[in-house]
Amino acid sequence: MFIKVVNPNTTWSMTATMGPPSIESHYDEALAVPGILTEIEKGERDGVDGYVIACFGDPGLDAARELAGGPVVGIAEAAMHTAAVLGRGFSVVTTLARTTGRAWDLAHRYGMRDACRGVHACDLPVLALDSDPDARKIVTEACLDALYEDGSDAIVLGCAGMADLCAHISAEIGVPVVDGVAAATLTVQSLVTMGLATGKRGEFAAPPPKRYAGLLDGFTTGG
Ligand code: 5HY
Repeated sequence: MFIKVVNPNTTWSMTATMGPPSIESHYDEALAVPGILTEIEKGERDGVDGYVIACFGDPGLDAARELAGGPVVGIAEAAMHTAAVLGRGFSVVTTLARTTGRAWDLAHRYGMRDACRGVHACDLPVLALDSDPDARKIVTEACLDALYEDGSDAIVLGCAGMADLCAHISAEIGVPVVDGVAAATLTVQSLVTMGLATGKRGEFAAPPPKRYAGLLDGFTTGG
């Protein structure tokens, strides 16, 4: 099975040719999408069975579903669905406060309005997760505060760059801590194993053939 994990920020993947170094604004998110769609296009040519969009804003998820034959799962989507079966409510802990609105939007979109008890920022920029020696401590404390403030049963880590903190935080605070990258990858693996993929009958059918001009020339669809 060939699962492609598309990391929309160019810092961690070191593979994307186009994209912002980190994604923590709507502007970053919009500019990440062309790089994501390019990777999906390439994946289709390479015979990829399914895809993970490894950024917590799930940027470009719907467009990726139109392009891909196999299933495409976003890490916020997978993490929230996973956390929802681990208790009655979960809290999301993300990076900067400005990204909490997007996380709430996604919780609503995924039908998690009740299960998502709160979205909390730890006030670390995405790249500081790698460079700040106190990052682990700061995120752990934010998770503990969120847990008590919201009375939740589980934590969702709101950034792909927090994936490596998962086991440590869970051991420290004593509740399940969900990393979306693992949750999404295993969801895709399950879907492919079950022979399931995006329904292509209507909204998520391949985009209509269209010529794009200028900057978007390379995105022309339908040959
Ligand atoms: C992410 N940004 O998962 C998001 C998370 C965030 O570069 N990878 C990024 O902070 O909104």
